[in-house]
Amino acid sequence: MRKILVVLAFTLMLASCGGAAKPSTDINVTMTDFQFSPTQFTVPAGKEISVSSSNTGAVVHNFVIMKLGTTAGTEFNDEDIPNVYWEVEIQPGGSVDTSFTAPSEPGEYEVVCRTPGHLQAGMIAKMTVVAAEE
Ligand SMILES: [Cu+2]
Repeated sequence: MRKILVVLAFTLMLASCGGAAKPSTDINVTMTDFQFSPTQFTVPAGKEISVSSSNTGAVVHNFVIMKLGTTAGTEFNDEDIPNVYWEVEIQPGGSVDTSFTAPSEPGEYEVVCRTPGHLQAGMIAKMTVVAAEE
């Protein structure tokens, strides 16, 4: 019985910390041809998020956060533009330091590159917004 409790406690611990990283007000992202690194970001709701982005690829890339509950689908089209929450464009070989205010609603937000063909090529990531601790 005691062993079962230990296993259970460990499982709960994994469930609470596993996968979802601690929220950070910093996003450091590198874009290559054609992926984001890393592909998961966790930020606190409603906070100012500093973004350090660089593009080590040979073509222009974008870090585009879609609004909660929306997806660019398999390719980014004009109809996806109203669903963009925030975005930044980085020229090849360039880097951009900027910031944005995290959404106030916790949830999972899709991140894509809107340069034609890049989403299909695998430029997709996820930003998890968690309730901010006061
Ligand atoms: Cu791209």
